[in-house]
Amino acid sequence: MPNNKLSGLLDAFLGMDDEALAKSFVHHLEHSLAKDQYSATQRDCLVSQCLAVRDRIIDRWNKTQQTYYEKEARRVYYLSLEFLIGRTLGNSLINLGLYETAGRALLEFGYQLETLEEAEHDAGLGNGGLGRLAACFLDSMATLELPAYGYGIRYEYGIFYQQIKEGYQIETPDNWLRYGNPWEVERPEVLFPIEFYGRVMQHTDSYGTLRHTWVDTQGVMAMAYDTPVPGYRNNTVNTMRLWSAKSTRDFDLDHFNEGDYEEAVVDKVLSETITRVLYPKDNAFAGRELRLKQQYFFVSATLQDAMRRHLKTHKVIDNFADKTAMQLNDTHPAIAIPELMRLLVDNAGMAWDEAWEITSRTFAYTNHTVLPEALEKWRVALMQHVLPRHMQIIFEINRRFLDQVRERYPNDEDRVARMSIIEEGDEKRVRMANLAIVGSHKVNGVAQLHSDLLTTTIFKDFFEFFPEKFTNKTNGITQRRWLRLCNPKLSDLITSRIGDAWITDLDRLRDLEPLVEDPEFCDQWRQVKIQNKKRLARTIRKLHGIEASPDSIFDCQVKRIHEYKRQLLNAMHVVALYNRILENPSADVVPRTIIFGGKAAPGYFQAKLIIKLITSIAETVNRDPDIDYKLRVAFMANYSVSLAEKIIPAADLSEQISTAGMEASGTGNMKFALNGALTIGTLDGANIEIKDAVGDDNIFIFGLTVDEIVSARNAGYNPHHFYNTNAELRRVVDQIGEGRFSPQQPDLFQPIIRTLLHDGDPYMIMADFGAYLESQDRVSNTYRDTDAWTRMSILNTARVGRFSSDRTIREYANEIWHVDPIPVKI
Ligand code: D6G
Repeated sequence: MPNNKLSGLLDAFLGMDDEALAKSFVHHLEHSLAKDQYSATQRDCLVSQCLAVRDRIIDRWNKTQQTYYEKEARRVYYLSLEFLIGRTLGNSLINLGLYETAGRALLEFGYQLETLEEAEHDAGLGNGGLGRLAACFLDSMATLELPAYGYGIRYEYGIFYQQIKEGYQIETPDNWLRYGNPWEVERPEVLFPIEFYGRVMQHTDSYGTLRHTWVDTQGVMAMAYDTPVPGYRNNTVNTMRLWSAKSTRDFDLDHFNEGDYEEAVVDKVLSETITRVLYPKDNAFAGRELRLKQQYFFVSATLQDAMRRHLKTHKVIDNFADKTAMQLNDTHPAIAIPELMRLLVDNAGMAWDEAWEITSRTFAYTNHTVLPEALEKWRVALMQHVLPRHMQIIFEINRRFLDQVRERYPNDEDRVARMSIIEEGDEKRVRMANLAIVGSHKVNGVAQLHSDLLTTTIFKDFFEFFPEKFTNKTNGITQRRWLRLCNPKLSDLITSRIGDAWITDLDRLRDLEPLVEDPEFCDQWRQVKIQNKKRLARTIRKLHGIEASPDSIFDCQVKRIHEYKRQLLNAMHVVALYNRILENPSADVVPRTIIFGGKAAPGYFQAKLIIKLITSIAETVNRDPDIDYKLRVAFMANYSVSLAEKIIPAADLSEQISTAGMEASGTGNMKFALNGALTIGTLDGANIEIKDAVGDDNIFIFGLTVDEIVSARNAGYNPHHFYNTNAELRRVVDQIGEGRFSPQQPDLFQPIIRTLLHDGDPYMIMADFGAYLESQDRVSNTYRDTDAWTRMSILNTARVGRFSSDRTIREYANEIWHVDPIPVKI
């Protein structure tokens, strides 16, 4: 511990002014990296800057963690297999209030802060919405001064890097740690053993109680890496702790002694593969053994760590649930339920009922999808092989639960079968959602419509059984990253008129509403959008050689490529626009630049073909001299958090066009609206709540509702009807099917046409096409009226305050976690 004199020196060294920051930067460049003006690369400068910023976080970090101990805080653990963080430098500077200072300090040495920011690698430890939600929640939890932790996996390779070659997606590994990660702190001493395989032995102890011991297991160690998570302009710095797999021993001594050096090294490499790579599937269940091992690995380490921390203060484990709330981000960490039971019953010797009380009071479960292909159902045989004791515990949880169901509903074995954690059949499976519901005290969906669908469809039986468990927590986004950081020009304009309270209280954006009557403000608003569009246009030109006119509508659909998200519907609109322009060259059309971005899961054939279709349409349209500036199509490669930060501030139109009932919430929809883009969307997920917030006149809603889709299906939906009755649609479908965009391979897109016409059009694209085009025509007509459009844009920003993740987290904290803020005093 430094004495007073030393801490005085440290204060000077860690000052928050230009000079101190500049000194710190040089110190790290010279002493941490051993570089000078001759040898420093851009990356060296970036790392030195990150370390200088990190230095200013560490004191608060330590103090925050001490405060949690001193106050005997009830803590929140957010368990997530994904954290899609993106870049950290800019965000940290904003939260510390150092952004401008750092910019000036770097200029002293001739460096632009923005250039250094661009050199930072995205931390891409997630696939899409679920992982980015976890990242937004970390920012909000720290800003709200909640004693909270994010727990997950430190993947060596994050979400793959997407290149587009000849119009096709090519995946390459994302080696994001190649040059080190200045934000993380290695904790080699925070190490827990994790066991797999083996068998379970039973014996009766001296009190006559049946005991279980899991033996002959194969072990691996979980080692912690901590990343500080600073709140916005407060003293709170929370921890994101990610686990990395380390071999139990450097070499297997048996092999080594037998002279089998190679085998010894292979064992080490194999055990460390657990945390090698993020599974790149979004909204789909893979069922692979390594994925199950990842889930158990991170959950077991997290529970052991939480218990260790609890016992440091409380000495006994009985009050664990009084001091701990754990949120399961989807069912990926649901194996935590039997694991906590095992730790309490087998290891701590607790009676089953008491352990169950603690377990079910500790966990709450967030569901993220109703899509059947995404629900996790592990094969019982696999679970028995990898985690034999957990399989026994799950059977026991199920036996006790089904007894209660039978008691309540005698003679209703159909219901019992539906509610069972075990799905019967040729191949028995563990339904992880059922396990998560039974073992949690709260279950939530992520938008009102989605939460309603849970209680009326997939979890209806559970809702009837435990109505008090079910609740809604509509998703949110952090305005620190998704407005303040990514759109500095709009942020400054807003702050110049209403002050900066919106940064921690997004509802204050309401104060912008009266300014729609202020022509000067409206003009400034427009200018900001144009400047953002020019910036994006430069990026598109640089990356893809496509000229995008800032006068055109920037019409953006960026998200994972998935059939239910209907990028195909958007692509078909592009073809229709192309046809109209060619047919009527002198017509006065509103020019559009249609921007796509998104990754397809590497094994998802149809999604990858949709990418190829979009890039093929783009090739044709962009090269056609008869089209000129009226229509441009850009598929931007490698959609990521950092690319989103460039696209979203520049968007005029946000495409949120999923088949109603299929997108649980969406958060991209919120980011676009916050940045003044108007939404064209279906009545799905949080679009419905966005419509309620911004008003029907300020959004373009089209298409079938959930109820109408159900009725259409029940009435024997026939996509041919639309093909036969809508000439424009028929033409688009025929052109795609006949090779208009793939002349070298005319049949290339037949699988897409087959799905539309012969496989029942599961995503109702044919049914919604007409309404979508009409709605798009309304978009174009509205855009002609610049004043009306600007007014709508301002009202979108002004009215979406409730989609701050601060609001979401406050609801979780008050209604699920029951945790209070703990301010940190320095
Ligand atoms: C973080 C921050 C650091 C603290 C450490 C351990 O790395 O200040 O000492 O966590 O805290 P516990 O795991 O004991 O809470």
